Amino acid sequence: MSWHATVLTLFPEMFPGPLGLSLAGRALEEGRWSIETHDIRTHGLGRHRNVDDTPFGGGAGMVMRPDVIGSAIAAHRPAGDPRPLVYLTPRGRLFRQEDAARFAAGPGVMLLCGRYEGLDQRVIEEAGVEEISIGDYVLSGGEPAALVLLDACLRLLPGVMGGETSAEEESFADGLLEYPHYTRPAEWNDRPVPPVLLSGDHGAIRAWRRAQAEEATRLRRPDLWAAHLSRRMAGRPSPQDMTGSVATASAGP
Ligand code: 6GU
Repeated sequence: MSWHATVLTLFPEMFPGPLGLSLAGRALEEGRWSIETHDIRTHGLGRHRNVDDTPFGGGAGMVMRPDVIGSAIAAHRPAGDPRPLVYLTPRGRLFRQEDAARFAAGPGVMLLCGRYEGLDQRVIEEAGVEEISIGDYVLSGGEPAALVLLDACLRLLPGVMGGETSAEEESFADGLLEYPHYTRPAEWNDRPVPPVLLSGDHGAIRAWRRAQAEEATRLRRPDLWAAHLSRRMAGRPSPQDMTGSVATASAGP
């Protein structure tokens, strides 16, 4: 059985969307993963198939009803399904590379996309849902976040990437941002490529890239830099090493 995503959404036409193209799209055609979408509205109530109602206690917007969402989950989640049930919400825990690695290492995910002001809290608790956010901004619905989450997982599946990327060199693989990249021409608009990259000295190149990665992380992401430093001081491994999904080999000093 290949890696399988089930998506509960009011907008099934949004899937696979961009994941039907490029590397993920080819892998989909090759059967390395599969996706199934279900329209939550088919579980809606009454002639208008209502899925939401006004919030108890007052306030703006509409809330998705727990009975509707509960019946959508029950209809499409087999008993004992080992896959995590993820609700995409800006109230969730921040999605990180180690979550992508954890999901990719398992049999797949079931994703619940909300609209409006969100879901009734009781169905979140009842169904054992993992609440995940993709960042500190507000989207109009969970669907683009679901596409982001899936993309991050899919590229980690065996055979999905061309093998042109060494995971250990990537951004976040060591808790650092990636070093900058250069290609031909060697000089462009009076801008030469950093000479060390043309030196053929692979030790010097590795050291330069490492220094560039550390400097970019320190300046742009003080949060990641602080975490990196405290791991380094404690002799602890990087986040991805802990998932076991990425080679542990360390580049450079
Ligand atoms: Cl998962 N959903 C919505 N609606 N907005 C978000 C988000 C999710 N993550 C960040 N903003």
